[in-house]
Amino acid sequence: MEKFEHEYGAEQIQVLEGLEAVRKRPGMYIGSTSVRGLHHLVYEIVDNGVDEALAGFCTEINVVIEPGNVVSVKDNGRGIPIEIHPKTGISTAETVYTVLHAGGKFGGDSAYKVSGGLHGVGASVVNALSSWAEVTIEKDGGVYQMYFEKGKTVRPLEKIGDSKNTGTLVRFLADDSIFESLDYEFEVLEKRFREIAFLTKGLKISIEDKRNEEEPRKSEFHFEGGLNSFVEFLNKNKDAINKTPIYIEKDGEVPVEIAIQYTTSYSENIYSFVNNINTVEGGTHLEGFKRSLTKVFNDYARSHKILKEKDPNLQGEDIREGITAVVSVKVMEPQFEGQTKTKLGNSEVTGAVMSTMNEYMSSFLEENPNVAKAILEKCISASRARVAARKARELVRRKNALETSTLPGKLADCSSKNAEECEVYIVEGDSAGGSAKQGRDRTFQAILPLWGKMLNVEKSRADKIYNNDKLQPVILAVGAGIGTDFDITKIRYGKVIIMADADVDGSHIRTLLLTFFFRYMRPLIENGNVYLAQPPLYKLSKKGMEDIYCYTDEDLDKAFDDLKEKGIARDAVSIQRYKGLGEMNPEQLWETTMDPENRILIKVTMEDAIKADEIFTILMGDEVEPRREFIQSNAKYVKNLDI
Ligand code: 1YM
Repeated sequence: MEKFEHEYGAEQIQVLEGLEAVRKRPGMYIGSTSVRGLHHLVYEIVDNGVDEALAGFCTEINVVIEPGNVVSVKDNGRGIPIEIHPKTGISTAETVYTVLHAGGKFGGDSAYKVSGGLHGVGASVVNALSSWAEVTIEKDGGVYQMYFEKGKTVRPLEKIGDSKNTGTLVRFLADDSIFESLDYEFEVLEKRFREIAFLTKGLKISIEDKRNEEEPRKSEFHFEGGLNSFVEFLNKNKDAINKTPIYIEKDGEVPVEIAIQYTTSYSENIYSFVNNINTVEGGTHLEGFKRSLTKVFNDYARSHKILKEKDPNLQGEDIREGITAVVSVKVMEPQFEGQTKTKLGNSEVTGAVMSTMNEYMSSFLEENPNVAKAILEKCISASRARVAARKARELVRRKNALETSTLPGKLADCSSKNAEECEVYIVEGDSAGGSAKQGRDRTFQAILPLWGKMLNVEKSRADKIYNNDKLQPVILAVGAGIGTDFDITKIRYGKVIIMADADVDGSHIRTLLLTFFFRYMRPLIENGNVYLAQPPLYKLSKKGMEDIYCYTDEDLDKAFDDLKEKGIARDAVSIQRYKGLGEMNPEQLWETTMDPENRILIKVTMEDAIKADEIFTILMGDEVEPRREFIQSNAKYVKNLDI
């Protein structure tokens, strides 16, 4: 191919320096160069298509992970503008892909809607961090294309054909000298696109994985119900109180969209979004939502004499028990704060959400007295449980004050008091607990053995949790309280490690503990303090050879391959399959599972915890049908499960 000589003006030289900065410090622009940052590249490009859908010009976005980790994103919008840009002297499309922060500021069309404030860093960043990128635009009867390498223009925009359609197709290969890996995770992308489809009513979005010919995958999302479909999806395994979600939508200075569905469960699930970005840390919009919800329900309960004059007001947490809600707002210039920059700071948004909620929600309650009554009955029993829980908690506190030590008797604590370096192993079973106590390094490792059946958290309100003899030692050992009292700065161990067998019962304990942490000590998971120990599945031994431990079946295959290369036959070594932690002696347990030099620890993410919570809800919840389905489809894993 003929090499194209690009003429650089002063503007362009500045541009190149700009993109060079992105390559030098990618973390500044996309957060990290891990797989998370890699996914971010895809979101950046998809967001441009979503903005086009929000502006009313695009109905479909198709994402494909092609063989070789090339990602292609196609939309059927207007196509990125192609005319020469007055400031840069090159096409607007090339400007968007080569000028840092060019984004929506260029088109000059006010129809361009609020763009994703968090990842609004734009296409030029993706381009800068790609080995190559190719952009094809169908517009004004033609097909136009441009091509870049590491952000630099190799072929500027040129017409390559005719077309009656319009749209934009972007294909790029992330730069493997920048990213730790190019292994896109289908499930992660799928989850985000499902979320986008819920948040953008009517938009069709698909994702296809063509990397492995034998295992092609495709998911397609399209929800005419928008946020209503979202809460129904979140509640699919729960028992709804209001069968049709309460739906609120208001355009205006700050467009607000809310869907609410109460369930018979005890947990509170409120998801909030700003410009389609999940605001994990909440912020002013969530504040407005909660304040209004509390006010509207209390007002209604008073005016309908459900609360008597002498009764105290219901508290926010009473009114949010069992709620599933999605709150989505669009903000022109969002200010993001907080540790992970996912907390909305704009103060004007609180009032906008409150006034919308007050108006819609109070008329909804007036018009649907049966739903109002059912929800309020639940709120009132929640408030009774709260008072009972407080009494129980005070009892625990008083008891602790009387005892010399507030630590549970079964805990074998470590000697260091520096929480950061300390770890507590929560160990299933007595014999494993004994081995762990003997095998540990007592300077920084504490052991808390747990045994017996766990409490059914789903069916218990907070009062039972405080009084539960299995969970109390966990609460006391972690030392930071529980629920709304939980204070992450007080944790006694930097690592809380769940050590359970690799069998069904072990997975039951893990699910229970993760669900408990997720619901009652969530910051512990958010802060990355919860881990799973990974004991080996096999030991290979032979006289004169050092023992080999294998943690997975793949490990085992690899170990056999390695041995074969050394001329050692398969049947010359003996394989021990570990059925439980209890089969290991203290030294083995230390060597394989507890020694920081050798062990494998898996950090629990919020996604893991949400999954555990979901499984738990299915297994323990009131709904029989999903439980039956789950058990049938997972029969081989759950046959001994005690539920
Ligand atoms: C697969 C990625 O980038 N689609 C896309 C981007 C733009 C437009 C349409 C667009 C915007 C406007 C006018 C406008 C962008 N344009 C710009 C800029 N899909 C994808 N589809 N016409 C078309 O904002 O007024 C930036 S993105 F700056 F050139 F307008």
